[in-house]
Amino acid sequence: MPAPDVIVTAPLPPFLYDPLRADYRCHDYYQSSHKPGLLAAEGQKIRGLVQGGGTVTPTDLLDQLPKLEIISVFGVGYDGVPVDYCRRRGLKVTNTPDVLTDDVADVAVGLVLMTGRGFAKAERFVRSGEWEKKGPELTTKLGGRTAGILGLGRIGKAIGQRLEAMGMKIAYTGRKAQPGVHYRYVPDLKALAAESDFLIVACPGGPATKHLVNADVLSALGKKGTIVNIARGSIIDEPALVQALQDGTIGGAGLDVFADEPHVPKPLLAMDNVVLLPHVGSATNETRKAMGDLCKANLDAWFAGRPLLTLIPELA
Ligand code: 8YV
Repeated sequence: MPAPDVIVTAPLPPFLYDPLRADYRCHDYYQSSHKPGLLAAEGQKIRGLVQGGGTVTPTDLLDQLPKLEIISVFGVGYDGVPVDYCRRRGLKVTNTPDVLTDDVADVAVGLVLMTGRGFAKAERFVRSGEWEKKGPELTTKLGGRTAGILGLGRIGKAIGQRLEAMGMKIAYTGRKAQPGVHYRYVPDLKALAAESDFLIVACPGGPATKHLVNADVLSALGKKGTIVNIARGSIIDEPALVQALQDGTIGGAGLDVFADEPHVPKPLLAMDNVVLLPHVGSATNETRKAMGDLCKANLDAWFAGRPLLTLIPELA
């Protein structure tokens, strides 16, 4: 059997790309300087597509891949995949859940500490030599404060577990109350924001959650509150967030994700009460390798006629 043709629409690390190239005829759409030419020459043969978590896959690209069978996402998020279209065409969509849960939750905790205890600011204070002149500012104790989690999935639960170990109170919102969870369920996001010291965004991205965190939610969070986002930039109305920070409506923000990565709204760069990370939720060697292995294992399983290791819930 000839190696199946696979199109790659995102930058991939060598520990995933090299083994993929060994077993598949890979076509690098992401790097191609002549994408229409690549599609015209190879589109008819392509049976698999590999993309990143945040990669947007337009339906008109998929229309040009008539033999496509599977999209394997190198990431847990598949908000860039047109799921209804895939269902209609009978395309399989796989992702890399579980293996990245702990690392992403660690980043959320990091952002709570960096904003709440002011560690990012304190570190700048030492580097700038200010400590030679005066003592550092006091901050607020985290124990006893409330973390409101938007989206209590696998990652949200891992965040809750960590923050609870730090003595924080945990409440959450989502489409429904979770069975077997002792955290308090607050059905309304605005109500959750109103009682949270940290509002932590951990739900999936995509059309259903676009701008869920809007000006109203931010105003409910108020001056006492900090917004933390480790999920997707699209979930927060970013101009409203910038405004809320500029006019002091909310206390601060810790952000690992943005609406138009790698571009970060310029006003945020100058704000002392904002911590900015370059989407490093899953960015450890161990986790990215595990994600890469799972991403390829799904393709391998599909083309060998074995059961898939993961399949997105909408298509299960
Ligand atoms: C990765 C992510 O940066 O898993 C996701 O959904 O956003 C991140 O873990 C991305 O998938 C790498 O392609």
